[in-house]
Amino acid sequence: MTVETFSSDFIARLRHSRGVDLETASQNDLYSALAWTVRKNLIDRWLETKKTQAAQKAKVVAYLSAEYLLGAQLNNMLLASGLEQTARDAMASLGLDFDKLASVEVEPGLGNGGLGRLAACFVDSLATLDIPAIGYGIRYQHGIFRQTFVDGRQAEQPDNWLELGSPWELPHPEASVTVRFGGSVAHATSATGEDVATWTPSWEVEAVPYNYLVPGYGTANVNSLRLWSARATQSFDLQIFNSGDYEAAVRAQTFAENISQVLYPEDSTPQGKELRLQQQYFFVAASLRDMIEQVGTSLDALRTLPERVVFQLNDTHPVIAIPELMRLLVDEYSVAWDEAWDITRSVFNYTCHTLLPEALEVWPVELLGRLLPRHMEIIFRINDDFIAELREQRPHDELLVRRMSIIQEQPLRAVRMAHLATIGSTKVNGVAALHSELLKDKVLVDFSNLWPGKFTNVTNGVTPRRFVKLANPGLSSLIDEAIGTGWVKDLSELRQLEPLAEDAEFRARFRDVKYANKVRFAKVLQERDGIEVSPDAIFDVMVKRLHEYKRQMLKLLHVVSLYDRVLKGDFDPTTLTKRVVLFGAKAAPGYLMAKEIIALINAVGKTINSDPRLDGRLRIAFPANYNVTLAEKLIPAADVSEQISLAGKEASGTGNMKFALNGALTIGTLDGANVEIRELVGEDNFFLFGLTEPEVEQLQSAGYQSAKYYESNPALRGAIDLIASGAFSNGDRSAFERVVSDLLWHDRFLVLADFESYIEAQSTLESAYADQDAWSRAAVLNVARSGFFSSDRSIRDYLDRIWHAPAVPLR
Ligand code: Z2T
Repeated sequence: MTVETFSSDFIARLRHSRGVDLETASQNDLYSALAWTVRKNLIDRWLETKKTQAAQKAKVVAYLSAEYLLGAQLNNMLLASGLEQTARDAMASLGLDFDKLASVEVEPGLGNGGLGRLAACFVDSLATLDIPAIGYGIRYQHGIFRQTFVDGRQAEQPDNWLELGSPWELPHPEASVTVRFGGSVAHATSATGEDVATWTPSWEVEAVPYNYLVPGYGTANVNSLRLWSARATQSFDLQIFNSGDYEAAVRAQTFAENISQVLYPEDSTPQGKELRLQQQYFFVAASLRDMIEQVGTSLDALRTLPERVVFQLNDTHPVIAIPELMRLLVDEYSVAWDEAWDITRSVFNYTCHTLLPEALEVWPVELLGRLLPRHMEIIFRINDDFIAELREQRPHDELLVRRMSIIQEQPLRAVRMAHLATIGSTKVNGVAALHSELLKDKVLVDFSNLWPGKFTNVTNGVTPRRFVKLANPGLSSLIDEAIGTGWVKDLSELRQLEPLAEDAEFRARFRDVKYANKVRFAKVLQERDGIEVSPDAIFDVMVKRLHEYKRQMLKLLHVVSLYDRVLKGDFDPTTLTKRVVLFGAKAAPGYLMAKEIIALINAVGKTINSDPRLDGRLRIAFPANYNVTLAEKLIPAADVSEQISLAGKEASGTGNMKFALNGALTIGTLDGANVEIRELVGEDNFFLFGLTEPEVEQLQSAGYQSAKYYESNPALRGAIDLIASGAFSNGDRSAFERVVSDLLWHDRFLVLADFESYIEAQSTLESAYADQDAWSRAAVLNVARSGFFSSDRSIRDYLDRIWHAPAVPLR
């Protein structure tokens, strides 16, 4: 496509779809027309992909995820269509500023953090690897909230990403699927003696599919993401209209549409809200129906399901799919229970993303039974069969039965979704080597004893397209020049950079790229947040959801203790290496401790940033509303990546991978994928500190007392006392009492126990930074040795270990 045809297409779009011309167009008109012009160039490939995949009856990977944290679409679509320069030139030829237009896009933030972003990376890699795949999820009207700070405290505004419409979605209301809820179940016995259940639901909603293109990179393949939006069904309305109650009918619509209104903003600690269970069933029921109809609903076709589709359950959120498939097979298509169970177990696989006990979803039997009475019965029967089998294999162990049952009795009768998932799946995987081990040996140990072959690991990965090629054009060009362009599709090629770590000229160029990225980010921060940072400082970055286990408090105590020592005249601030500590973090709105910590970070920042005694050598920058768009600018600019969770708590982490790939050095614990990062990049190129997971276990079972660490470490005591003294709260000693007393008397995540080790590692880091050339060498090696963390590799592992779905390249 030439610049001229792009331009004339663009103008035509503007006129025919938006009804405006260049002179009268708004920024949104221009952005939409630009997006459509780009999209048009991918549609033929998309249609061709669907046709090819259907013709071959290829096995499809159906990824079921309640979250997709996609990030901005325009640049990724341009990359995939190879039209980046054409689009830029076309806009310029029309006197338009491409970057300004691109900034009109509101990113679809349909996820909380790691889990949702992982799903987005995975669909990208599936498309790039030519795997027939579809991502199923929810088209939330409101994605993750917009965060602002009011007097340093987090406030939440609804995200309204659809306000101006989205040019990337293709709605298909005519292909809607009805999803039913509530009511009751009647039973009869068939002529052959089988139980026949008839579910009479009491209400229903319609699931409207919205398709999104998921273009592969360097391939013609374009897959789909299908997100469901809720609306009232005709009959639902009619019923009420006929009763003459107009208001009630309109209310009913609102009620139905409620289901896809809002993303629940909890990362790792879900609230057991009824609407959330409705969301889960809503998208899962629609997706299964959609998939099964593609395969066919005759008995013969249904029997081929395991060859035609594999469903990956992204954590427990979609696990209601297991009883739903049983219901479809048994109740709707009259498959015998045992055969239906064989089919079901062979099409589902489950990925667990956590180790935190409070993050394991359970649904009260009362609630699930009321919302989905037939599913509750099916779950009971699955459980009965499972327990019978268990009693046979492990006789006289009723404690084991109680531990493994799908139904928990105490403190409330509830369905343990992780157990249902494990029992109903072929494979269960964790998301990093350490996590998968702990999953096997701790969280699901009884299941791994019973079925050792069921458990496997697939270490997470990130897409190099978005997080290197697009986010870091400077580094990308440098790599291209050194080793060619193949790395974007085969990230293991980065290994070829290793010898260049010894090349002084390459290191200098690498340093220049990093510096330019820091300048670029400083400008973004100035414009976006009015925050000033100097690119000559170390950019020390901790960006991730705010959670106690991730230990933003540990990072903050490091800063406060430095400040305290300066105040006490303990050391000369001019000997400090200039450092900006960058935080980015959203707290779940109901997570009060997390919100206190945010307020404290901002309070400390306000004080130290304006204290002349620090001579501007230590600053905190905490831009509000950290999101994918900001990450793409920040990560390439980072010198230091903070991955400091308590060992055994972070399942994997994926930010850690993005930083290493962009040449930041990690300071971190042996947790999640940090373990693998350190092994790969080399221990000399990673700042390790902290307790190991077995040491954590030991310390906690011996009776951990954090106050002892406070008593015995003057720097730690100084930092905590300074916070408690009101130094960051205008003398108000009660302001951060909750945080302080939690650290002293509970400290569930051993912040105080790891403080000393962390401070030591920070001073090692600071000395290392002083030798810029050695630092660059380590940074280059981080890039060269992190190719393993491509999500393409993760997807290949899923294919080999779990999915066994062959690629279907287009001709
Ligand atoms: C989430 O983002 C993660 C785990 C969850 O467990 C839930 C959510 Cl929303 C239920 C994260 C993990 O905390 C992180 O370690 C991991 O890298 C990421 O999922 C992707 O696996």
